[in-house]
Amino acid sequence: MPDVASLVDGIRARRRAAVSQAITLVESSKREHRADARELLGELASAPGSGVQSPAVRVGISGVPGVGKSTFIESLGTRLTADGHRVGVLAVDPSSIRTGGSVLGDKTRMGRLSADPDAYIRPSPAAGTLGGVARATVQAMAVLEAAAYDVVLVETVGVGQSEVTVAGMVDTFLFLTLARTGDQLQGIKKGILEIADVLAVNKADGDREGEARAAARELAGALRLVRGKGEWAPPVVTVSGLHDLGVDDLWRRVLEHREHLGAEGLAAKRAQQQLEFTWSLVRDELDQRLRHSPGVRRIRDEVRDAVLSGELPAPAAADRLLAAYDEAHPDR
Ligand SMILES: Nc1nc2c(ncn2[C@@H]2O[C@H](COP(=O)(O)OP(=O)(O)OP(=O)(O)O)[C@@H](O)[C@H]2O)c(=O)[nH]1
Ligand SMILES: [Mg+2]
Repeated sequence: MPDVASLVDGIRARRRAAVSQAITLVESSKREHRADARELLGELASAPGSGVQSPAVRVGISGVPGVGKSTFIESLGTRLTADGHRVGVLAVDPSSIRTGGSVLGDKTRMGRLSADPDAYIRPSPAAGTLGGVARATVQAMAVLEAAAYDVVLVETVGVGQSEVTVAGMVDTFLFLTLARTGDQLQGIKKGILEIADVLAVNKADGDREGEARAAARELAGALRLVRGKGEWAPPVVTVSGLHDLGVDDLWRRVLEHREHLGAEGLAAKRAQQQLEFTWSLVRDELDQRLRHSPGVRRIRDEVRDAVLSGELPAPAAADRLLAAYDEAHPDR
């Protein structure tokens, strides 16, 4: 691994190898990499137009597995690079968090884009907690922006907490869904309707087009019930990532959401995200410390057995674990 100064130079010179090495560095959970990562990020953050001031358009893209996120990103990304943008694609994949395994063949769904010199695609960090993956992703975003990627797309599968996490790191959160009507609409979690800035019914092609339009109308109706008056009214459009239909229009909606925020609103939103991110970093670190605490490790199995057998109620078990943690860290 080159030293931090040459990494910074390489990133600013937009060299892919430097970008990849820097992202590997910030993803690393090894203690000895942490200091270098911090130095690198500090250096990048000291440049004007970084962080909260970054001109980059940050978009989160979520939806159930198979909804067509990667195919859509391929279509949108190639349009954007053709228009002179530099596009970075990151992924937050909770299945890789669970299994510690590698990601789906994302690059195969993005064949053209991964061969595009103005695009950079990075799969999800392979393992770790959601908090750890979120930290890696936010930091990878800073590296990409320093390498002049002016659009950053973050793909995440719409399960569990990952959408909320991704919504907390982007300017605009895009939710892709499939044609559903009536009762099926219930399947879309209410929480999603609260955090989505733009919604699209995907795979609106062939004989599914009419169905998709009807679903979009119904979804727009459901949204009106959830979102308050005077707030941004999230548009619902139809799109086909595979056949490249409505992709331009959808991107316009994303930019409209950005305009709605305005420069000040955007800076305020990003600053607020930084604050929330700060606390999530602290919680994640505390969680790690708890897991690694010698006191906790010593009694963990015993407490586990006692809870499983019904001998020890959960609150008492929690007290014992916390006491074991505190005892091992009398100075804290
Ligand atoms: N008809 C149609 N099929 C599509 C469209 N977009 C994607 N597909 C198909 O749907 C399948 C899943 O597409 P992906 O782009 O991999 O979906 P994804 O949401 O990224 O999936 P995960 O990453 O596994 O969550 C593939 O077989 C695609 O060819 C579309 O706009 N229309
Ligand atoms: Mg995908």
